Amino acid sequence: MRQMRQNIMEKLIITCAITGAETTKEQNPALPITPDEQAEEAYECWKAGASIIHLHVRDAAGKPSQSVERFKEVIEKIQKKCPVIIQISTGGAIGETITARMSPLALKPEMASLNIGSINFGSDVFYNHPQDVEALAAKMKALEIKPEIEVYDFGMLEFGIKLIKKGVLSTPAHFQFVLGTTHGISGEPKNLCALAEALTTDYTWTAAGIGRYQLPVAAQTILMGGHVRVGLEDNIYWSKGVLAESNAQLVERIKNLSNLLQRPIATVEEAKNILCLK
Ligand code: KMH
Ligand code: ZN
Repeated sequence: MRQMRQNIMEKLIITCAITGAETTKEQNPALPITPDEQAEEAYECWKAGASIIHLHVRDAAGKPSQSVERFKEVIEKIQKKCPVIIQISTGGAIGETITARMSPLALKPEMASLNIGSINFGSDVFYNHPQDVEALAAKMKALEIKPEIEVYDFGMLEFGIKLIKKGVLSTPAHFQFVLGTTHGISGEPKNLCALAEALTTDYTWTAAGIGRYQLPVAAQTILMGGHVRVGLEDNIYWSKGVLAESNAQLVERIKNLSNLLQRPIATVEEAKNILCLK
């Protein structure tokens, strides 16, 4: 609890997951998939208050890709427009090989996601073999890339803490609780409280609510002193049955909510300090 109370004073870092691997333009036409669309969307999100962009890329046909060249192109386009922190996905799309998932780390982004355990995902299985998790973590450590440890259930959090104790992951560690996937922990308030209570080391944390959980999980997280992720990767709706107009619209709502609750939004520089980047 001590750390949670301290963190209430910390400014709010907003991450936007602008594209994802599974969301399609058919589901929401506002989804950015070309490099130009992604760069423009990242810029709009940054203007709206986001300091981190969680990035997946697509190939020319709009399919999810872990192409290093494509990541490079999109990152360069984003960086020409704004100084937002880039967090690349090493989760990729379901079924992607671990080699492909690891390959964009060569670009040495400031951050990357690290999925810490396997989970049923819709009607598929998202494989994260413990050996692969450790290999990804070791690569990030060697390249000085800050992992965001993606936690979809309690056992995963415990495994993350074990890897910190083992020295595979460094402190201060940055965890993300993903609540509301079909087979993971749901987005009920008691679950987020229990996850945050279970953190034991030097850490920061973010929460992402999937689908209808996006807004309530964000609201609870603002009050609990965590940081918030929103975006079309996790949720295509603004409200029940109404599609979000853009990622920036979702970011702006979190900024307004946090300001209303008198918790200021972190700039990119402030986010770097909070996360001990560089
Ligand atoms: N596309 C999901 C299977 C991540 O970016 O690290 C995994 C995912 C998590 O999106
Ligand atoms: Zn992702």
